[in-house]
Amino acid sequence: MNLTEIMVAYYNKPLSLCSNEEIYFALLKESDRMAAGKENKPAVKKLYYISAEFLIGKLLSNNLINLGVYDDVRQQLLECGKDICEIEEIECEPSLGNGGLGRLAACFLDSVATLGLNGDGIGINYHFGLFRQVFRENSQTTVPDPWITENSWLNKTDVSYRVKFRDTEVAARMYDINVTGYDSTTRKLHLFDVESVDESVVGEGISFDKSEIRKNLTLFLYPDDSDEAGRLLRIYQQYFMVSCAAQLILDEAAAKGCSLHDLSRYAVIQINDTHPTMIIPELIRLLTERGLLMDEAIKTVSECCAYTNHTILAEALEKWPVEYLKKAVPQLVPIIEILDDKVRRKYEDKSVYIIDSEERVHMAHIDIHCCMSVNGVAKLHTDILKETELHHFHKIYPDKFNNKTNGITFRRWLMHCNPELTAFISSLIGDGFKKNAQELEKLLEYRNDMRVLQKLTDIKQIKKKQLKDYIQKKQGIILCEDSVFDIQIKRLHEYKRQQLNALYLIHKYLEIKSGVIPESPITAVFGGKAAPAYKIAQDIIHLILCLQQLTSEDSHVSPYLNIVMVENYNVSAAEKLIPACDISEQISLASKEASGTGNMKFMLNGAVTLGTVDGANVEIHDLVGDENIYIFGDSSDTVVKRYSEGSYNPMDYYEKNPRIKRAVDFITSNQLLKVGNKEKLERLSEELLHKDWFMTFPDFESYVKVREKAYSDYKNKTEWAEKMLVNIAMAGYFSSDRTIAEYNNDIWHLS
Ligand code: 26Q
Repeated sequence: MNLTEIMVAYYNKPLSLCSNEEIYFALLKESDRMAAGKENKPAVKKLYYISAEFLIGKLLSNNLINLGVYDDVRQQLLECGKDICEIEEIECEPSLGNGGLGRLAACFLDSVATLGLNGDGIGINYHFGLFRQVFRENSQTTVPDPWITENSWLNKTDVSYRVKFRDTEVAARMYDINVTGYDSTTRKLHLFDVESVDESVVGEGISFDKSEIRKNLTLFLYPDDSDEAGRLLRIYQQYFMVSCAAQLILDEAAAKGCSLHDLSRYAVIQINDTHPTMIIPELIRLLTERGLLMDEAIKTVSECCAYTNHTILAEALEKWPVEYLKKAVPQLVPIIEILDDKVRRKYEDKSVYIIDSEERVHMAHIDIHCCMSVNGVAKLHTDILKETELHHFHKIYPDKFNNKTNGITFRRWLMHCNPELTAFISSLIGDGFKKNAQELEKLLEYRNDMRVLQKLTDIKQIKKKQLKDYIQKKQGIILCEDSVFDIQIKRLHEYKRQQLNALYLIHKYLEIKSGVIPESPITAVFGGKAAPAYKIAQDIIHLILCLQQLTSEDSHVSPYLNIVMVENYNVSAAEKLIPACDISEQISLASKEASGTGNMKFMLNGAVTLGTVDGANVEIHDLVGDENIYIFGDSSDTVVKRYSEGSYNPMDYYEKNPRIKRAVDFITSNQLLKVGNKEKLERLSEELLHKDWFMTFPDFESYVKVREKAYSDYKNKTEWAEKMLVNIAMAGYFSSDRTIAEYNNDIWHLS
């Protein structure tokens, strides 16, 4: 890429006179043109990865890296006195996902393209995506986050469809985003939008007129399903997505000569959680409409579809009342009833029915009966699905169940976010790890090399300084880069237990106040959004922000303990936070976090995990060994047993353990009430004392103990650097290239 020539062609002036906006726009157009030239020849069989979320993040640097021109472009900019980081700032981040599931879909597309597989993503073109989080008076407020400007990566196509609902019909348009593979081919992310969408129906904040589907269908991504009025709209969104997907899939298959009976030779559909489940009855409906018998259609669709489960939280498993479906998409109801009827004729066990006694459709049950594969996202998660949550299904279909431990793309989560570490690794073991992540293990040779260990420490220090500058610029908060950076960044949810982290920090604060000074200063960083309707999650944010204010304003405490909650945590913020982290908090209640993928990103960047025996933490532990991870808390077996016995009473712990009592009492103490809101703090305290559904108290003591041990170990810089090295070296397994190769070998069978 010759930037001088490009700028003259675009603006008729030299690079040095172009604004950052102009450079960004030209780079976008040029790299998009390069990407379009790398589309591979269509093969017979194609993967359709359907997902309600694709949390792609900013694309400029990602694409320049994948197209192999990043270093060259950065250098040319530098020569004209321009910093590529400032150009990156121009891009709006599309927030088309809530968290892990959406980011996973984005990593998977990167790997599909990189491995040169014939597959595309299909999703929804939300105009505002997830809300932008703004802190006011120590609480979260929400504002819309537009991202579609004339310089977004979205390309309008001439593909359009009609989607029929009970009461209305909408015109759909396909927009494409090029997905560049690393030193490889380009694939597509197809995002469907309604032509009649109208941004003017957005009201105060993120509220909007929910009555007119034609105007609001693709405006927002749903932050959760706790909003009653929104649920119907969620069904409209899901059906809109799968109706478009089904039309596209059948059109593409027909163009390749598919006779419909043999659809599975042309298409394999990966269903990302239950959100796209309606693709199953929709395809069955279309196939029967086009002449297949019902049983043939069911068999054909079942051979094409595969389902990934991402949760065992009962409240997150989608169950739609038949009534709702009748209101929005009555055409699917008879098909779903036939599927349910077949199950009822075959099995007595009511727990595997599709429609339950309360006339609700269990979307996951449709998937399990009608897909050829059902997978969990980490070993422990898949085992729990088989043994408990989906045990009855596993007995019926033992061969369908399989595990695909999640992964992350190393292009974004190492090469892009940590060029310093990437260059150092290359200098030691060459560039092979960029295509074959397992080669990172070659680093183990250097585990006793003092020069290497020192350099790893130096790089961490550079990243901590960069994070310090970023947070100072964004929030005016000054971190101490010589403290241990202890970071918990993820969606706010009780099961992820940010409240346990906060209880520890209160304990620490009280210790410092009583004269017990930590041996090295601590910086505790949080980041994450809470669904607007999720009260307790909002209250936890409130508590953390109150603690932030309290510690920063207390000159006796702030030299030893700093607490900061990063505003509007998103992919771009993660890219800054993860490389700077020393201790990665992965403290979900055992059995509740299906996998986690942040844990993998931290490990890859040399942070040491402090975590429970949950999700992929288990596999991280197996890979790095006891010496290089801090594990605490009750096992998933104990937790599952405690739930089934219904024996847990938080009050028992509160009354018996003075440290827990002191920490919980502090939440409603005068000191905190001075900076906080009484109602919110009291509600949170009540919740902990009388419910604590995610069992923070039983794990409190072991958490304090292991966190102290980690802080104490951190003082020995050489030993700590060796832990960093082992974590980086063993992270190769978590490359999404490995995950995608497994999906292809076991499920998709693309050539
Ligand atoms: C459901 C119904 C109505 C509205 C919204 C939803 C909804 C939206 C998002 C339900 C679930 C989600 C997101 C789930 C998610 O992100 N799960 C995470 O998936 C990751 C990738 O597999 C795992 O690593 C995490 O452990 C899991 O929590």
